[in-house]
Amino acid sequence: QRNFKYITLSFLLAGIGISAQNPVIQTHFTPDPAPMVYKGKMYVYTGDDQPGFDFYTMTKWRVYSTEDMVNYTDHGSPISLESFSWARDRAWAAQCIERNGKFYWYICVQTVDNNMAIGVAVSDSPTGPFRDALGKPLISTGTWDNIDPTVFTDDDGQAYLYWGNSKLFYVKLNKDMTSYQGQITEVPQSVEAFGGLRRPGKADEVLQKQEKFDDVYVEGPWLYKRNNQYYMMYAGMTGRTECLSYSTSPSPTGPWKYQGKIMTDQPTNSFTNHGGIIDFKGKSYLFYHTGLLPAGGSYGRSTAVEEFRYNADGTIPKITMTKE
Ligand code: FUB
Repeated sequence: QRNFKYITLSFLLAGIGISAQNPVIQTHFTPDPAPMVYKGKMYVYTGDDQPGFDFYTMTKWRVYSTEDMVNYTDHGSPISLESFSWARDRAWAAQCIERNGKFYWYICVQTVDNNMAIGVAVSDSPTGPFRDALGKPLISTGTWDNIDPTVFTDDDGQAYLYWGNSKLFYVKLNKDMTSYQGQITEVPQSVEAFGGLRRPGKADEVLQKQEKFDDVYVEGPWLYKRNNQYYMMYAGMTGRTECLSYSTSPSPTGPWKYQGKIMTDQPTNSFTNHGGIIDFKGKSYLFYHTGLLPAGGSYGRSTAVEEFRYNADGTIPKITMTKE
């Protein structure tokens, strides 16, 4: 019955290149998936890897939606580097959330002065059209650290923006979602908080540390709340490839407590892993990426999804990638 269902679906969907099987989107490379639920639909915001490069050479972002986690609608590419006059290259990981009927899509790019910065595009619809909300970066500190924004609005209305490679930062966003209050705060890293320590910019030392420590914060944070506990999933490091790990906290600003790896040692055919966790129609899902499309790899990554159940104590089980 199950096989029949997949064969039938694959046949029906072959014409539009969208499949119920992992990778769930097969018409484009779709790295760094960021899910958002709005009005009974799951939206997935992704990057766009370009085949044929040997780096993360990305110029635009994409949006898909699904109501059943099987059939995905392609909403095209509402924003690209051209949407941000101050952007030069590297349309890297991003996340979109809704507030008061407006949609805020936080992106990171390489700027014209060659650093990485975070910007925000706004729209009245989850699928656009979007426009650069500020005409300048929201976060720009003249460094390479400013990548991989994740945004979360707490029950009291306070929104938080976290981001960072090697180092993890956050700010409290104002209600307009396009400005912030106070200083940028760097999250203290410790073995207790993230499983290990990493000295920024020294890859060899990262690997050396692996002999001593189990894990380390690398990039790709994803912040959310469940049962009054805050969860921070992120790309950690295992050996020579990234894993997905997580920490929890009783508050949105820490202290964080390392909880372990969610997905590790999987044959993803990609050095990086990056994704998001979200509930939809009573089920919990992990979105992540692999390099498993034909012609895929570390620079040709695709969105994949696994359904999972939290353990009774709220911890996240180990999740194994599937191809179905
Ligand atoms: O997709 C480009 C970069 O690769 C992202 O910003 C990182 O999280 C990693 O997935």
